[in-house]
Amino acid sequence: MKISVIVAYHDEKNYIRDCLGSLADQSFRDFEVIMVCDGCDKPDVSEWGGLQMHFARTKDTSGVAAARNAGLDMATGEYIFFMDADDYLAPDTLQRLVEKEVTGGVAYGEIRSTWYSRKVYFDNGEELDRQNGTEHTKYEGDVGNAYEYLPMRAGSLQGITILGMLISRKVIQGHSIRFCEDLHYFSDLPFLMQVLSHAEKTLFCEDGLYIKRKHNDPVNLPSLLQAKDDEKKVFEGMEAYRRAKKFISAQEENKNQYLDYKFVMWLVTRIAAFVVEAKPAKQKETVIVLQDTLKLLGNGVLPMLKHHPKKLIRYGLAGDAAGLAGKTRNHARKQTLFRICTSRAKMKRYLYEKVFSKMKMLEDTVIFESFFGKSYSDSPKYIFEYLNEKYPGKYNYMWVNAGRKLKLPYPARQMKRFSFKYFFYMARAKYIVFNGRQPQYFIKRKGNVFLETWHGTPLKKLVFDMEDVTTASPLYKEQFYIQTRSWDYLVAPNQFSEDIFRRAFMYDGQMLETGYPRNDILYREDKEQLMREIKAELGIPDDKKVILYAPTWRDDEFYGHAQYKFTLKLDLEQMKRELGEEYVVILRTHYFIADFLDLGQYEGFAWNLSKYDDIARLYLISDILVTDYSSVFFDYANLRRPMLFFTYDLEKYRSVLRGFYMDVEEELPGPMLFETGEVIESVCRIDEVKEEYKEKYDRFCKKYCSWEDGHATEKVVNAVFGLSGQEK
Ligand code: C2G
Repeated sequence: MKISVIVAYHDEKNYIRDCLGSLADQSFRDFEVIMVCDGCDKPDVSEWGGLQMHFARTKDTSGVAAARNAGLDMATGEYIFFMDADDYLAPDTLQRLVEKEVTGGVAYGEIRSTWYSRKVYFDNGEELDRQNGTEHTKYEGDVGNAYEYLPMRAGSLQGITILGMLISRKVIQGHSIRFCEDLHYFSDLPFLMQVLSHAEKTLFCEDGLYIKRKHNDPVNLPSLLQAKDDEKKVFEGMEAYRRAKKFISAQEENKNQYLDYKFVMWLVTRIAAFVVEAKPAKQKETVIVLQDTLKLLGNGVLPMLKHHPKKLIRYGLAGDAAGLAGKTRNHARKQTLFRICTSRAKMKRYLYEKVFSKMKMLEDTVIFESFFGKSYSDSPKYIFEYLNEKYPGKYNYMWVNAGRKLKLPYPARQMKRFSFKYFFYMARAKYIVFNGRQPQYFIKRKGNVFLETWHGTPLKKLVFDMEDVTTASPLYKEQFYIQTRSWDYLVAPNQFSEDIFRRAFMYDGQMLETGYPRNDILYREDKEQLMREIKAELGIPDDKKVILYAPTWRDDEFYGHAQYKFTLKLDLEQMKRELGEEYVVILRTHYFIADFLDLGQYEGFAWNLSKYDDIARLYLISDILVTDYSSVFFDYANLRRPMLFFTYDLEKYRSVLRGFYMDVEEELPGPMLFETGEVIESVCRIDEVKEEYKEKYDRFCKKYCSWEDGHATEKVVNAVFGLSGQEK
């Protein structure tokens, strides 16, 4: 019962490990792997010595059809199974399919799409896909009817595929079935229909899982399906449909209707949109081919269609390009109107794009946002204050808030993130100063100046350096790439960050090698006085030393988007018992954390200052920092005060969640501790700890703090606002 697994390989270096790994783990063992390299070198497969593998190579890049044909020429198994090099299987996929015993026919299983690698997917990928709204939904119709299920489960005509099917080689050989090598995007379609037309039986196999991996890096690794080539796709789609239809007799309405339905949807979404945009000659040419193609539609599809597709079919059959384009345009307009009338969010977006961003730019307006409007803090705060002190009255200022009014020391208007006001000014202000990302749909206008300050030296791997994106949206990389295109200036706190930002953000704009404006305060000469003021403001006794505990967030512990959980692993009871005489503790959770811990029972010993605007002011009043994988320690190091690393979940964090940019054991300028007792012990002998880590601390500061000199804000303002410090 040997299977020939044919893998078309097109240099998917980052993905092939999962593909071959999943084959090596199959419970069914009697198969050969034929890997056809499509105009690229063979990957290193030494790891999979146990697999029976054969290789072939197509000339140049001939495309997936030629590669699969070459694989078919070499196959010796009784069954054929096609895979893409970026996909993978469940361990018993082949076993389950073979058990269907479809000699002379076909067994097909389910295809599930995911953004994640094999390990993540089988650990908790379904949950992650559910969280980001891309979960697999079961097909409700007749899965046993191959003519219904195989087209209908596909998202579009182009998605109809032969992947994940066990095909008896007798069917293919007996009828000399080949992939059409002239089809670049659609070669599966005629192949599939021909196979079905000759199969003696077609059986659905519920556990025959095939996992299709969506690419999360469309910038560096665009997949064939995502590639934009509208004209070719439009014409090929029509051609492939025509060829596929030859294998179903016109009388068999039940076999025709689903493929017809997919074609009509292709007409509505792709062909019609193409005709609207095309030049008149191309419009005409398209509609002539369309007219011929539509003649193949059976009547069975009509009850499945709404009014609009039926109308398009009528224009198509009449060869009326103008009518088709006009109807498509009108329909799109109606849909937009409907969308903006039924959703305030969409209405705002519409006004932002079509109205506000066409209005005159406000040359003197500067918008600031820090941590998505949650606080008045970080580098935007210090830039705002510097501009006000140095250049009073020069600009109009606006701050974005998250629904809670910010307490600002200088006049500025405030607007809630995503309010009408926000869209109005985001479209019109000349200057934008953010410490995080702007909305994806932000329109960069000519003359706009976008200053991105960012918010920390990276320890955890960022964007394009991450392999699997298990946080936020799986489209993270693509979105990030789009967003960084709008940034004119990016602040770098040190050379280390600059190098990472360039690569991991793929940022190619101007880098400001200035250090962080938010850290200037740590170099102020009147620091002592300021510390007393802050302590008094917070009611923290002057005679007690302060431990600041500022951990980061965990990618895998959340309630929903940017709503993370936090479990306090530091035992405050024990801390109070053993350190309470000399110390007090400030707890400061990350701005993503939704939980607010009630520390009422530790009154006088512990303060929860998670909602306090500016962490830099807390750095100033603390004697020891306890943190983990947060970038806070890069900033705190500017004070040269001792740091302890409470890294109770180090292994999980380092390997599973993110991966680090530095060798933490080697570089951290303080001990890594795993239990409260160890933290207490280190606090008790803090002078010794300081001594032990002195050298490491010096090296650390040299690498990460050497650009900081208390004048970052001035340098940033001069560069971005074209000011030279003379105006006051
Ligand atoms: N922060 C804070 N309180 C904490 C943790 C962080 O106020 N308990 C602030 C600090 O200013 C810190 C910034 O948020 O520098 C970023 O926090 P990180 O814990 O480093 O995490 P993240 O937001 O994921 O940013 O390049 C930096 C990375 O992107 C990290």
